Amino acid sequence: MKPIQSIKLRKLEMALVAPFTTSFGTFHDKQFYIIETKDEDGNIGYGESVAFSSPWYNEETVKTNEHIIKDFLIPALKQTTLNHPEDVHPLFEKFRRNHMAKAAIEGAIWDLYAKQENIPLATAIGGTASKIDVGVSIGIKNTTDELIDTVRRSVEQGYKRIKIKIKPGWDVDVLTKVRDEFPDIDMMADANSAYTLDHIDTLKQLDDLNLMMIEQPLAHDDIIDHATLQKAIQTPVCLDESIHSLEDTRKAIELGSCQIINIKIGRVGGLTEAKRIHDYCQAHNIDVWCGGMLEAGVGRAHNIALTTLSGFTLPGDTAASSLYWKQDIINPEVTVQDGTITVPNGPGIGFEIDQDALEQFTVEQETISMNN
Ligand code: OSB
Ligand code: MG
Repeated sequence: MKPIQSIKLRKLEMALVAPFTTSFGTFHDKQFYIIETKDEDGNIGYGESVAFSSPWYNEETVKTNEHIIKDFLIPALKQTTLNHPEDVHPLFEKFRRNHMAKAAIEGAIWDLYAKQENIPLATAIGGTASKIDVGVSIGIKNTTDELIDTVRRSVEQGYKRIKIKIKPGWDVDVLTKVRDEFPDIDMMADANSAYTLDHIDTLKQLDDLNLMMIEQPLAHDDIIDHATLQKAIQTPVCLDESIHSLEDTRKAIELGSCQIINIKIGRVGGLTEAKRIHDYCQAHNIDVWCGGMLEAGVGRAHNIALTTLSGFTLPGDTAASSLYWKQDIINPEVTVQDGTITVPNGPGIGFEIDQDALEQFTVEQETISMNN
């Protein structure tokens, strides 16, 4: 690929249209990095970091992203010549973890490469789908009625599956009421690591609810107890937080810790590793789907590209922009019709950046030249 001339780091701040509550906390707004990689022809590749301001989901934050990107990742890029975006993952491997920081840079390089080649990002990574199925993730609400109203709206909007966040005290009773109201919908639960094996009786009761899966019931760093749990329950276990790499994937599958894997580009350190995990799961008959991290348009576009790979057999969490943002930073914003997103066919991520919106939400920016 043609060399990168400069990298711009933009810190954005955007308010969510509605608060989003998980077992670990409530999000009202989001600060995050947008990375721009520019070449001598003026092509710009875009990447988005999915790290949050607080280390709730994993250990990374917006501030650690800045440190890792500026002090390690960009200096490493300056000392090398990239032939292809797949060169980025091995280059960054000498730095431990910090996968979201790495994925943001790698994503901007993948987009730049696809624009240089004048092909869609989906095509560049080997994706073929022209439409993808999507579901929606519904946060913890104040009342069961509020949850049921939100589920009803989501079903009416056509989402292909409904994911409901749970935590101890907001689980079997609430899900039973939702199931009674909607006997036939594809429905699943996500615990974000809120349980231990001490809760096994509660988790066994979920077997009566015909859930597609339960996502990350146990500790964020566990694959052993999840294997014990999977043997004790019928509901398929899906891992999210516990999977950071292809190696983690291999071990979890060998142990029987899960039957399904949620792939998040940021959590696994970029599109290259995400694709490898997808390929491995496909070869081992493990269903995968693309997770979400309340992304703005750039991250959403990368998720859409990843989901075009043929092993993404289950609907992901990439819902419409309007469920998260009053104004997104891409044009057009992501829309969902009958539970599907039409994959754009323009070069790279296939969405224009709304430069006015981008400027409006930028709170800090810095451009680093790659020529010195
Ligand atoms: O566990 O998938 C998760 C949001 C924030 C952090 C973690 C998760 C989530 C979601 C929402 O479930 C996914 C989305 O709608 O982007
Ligand atoms: Mg999850």
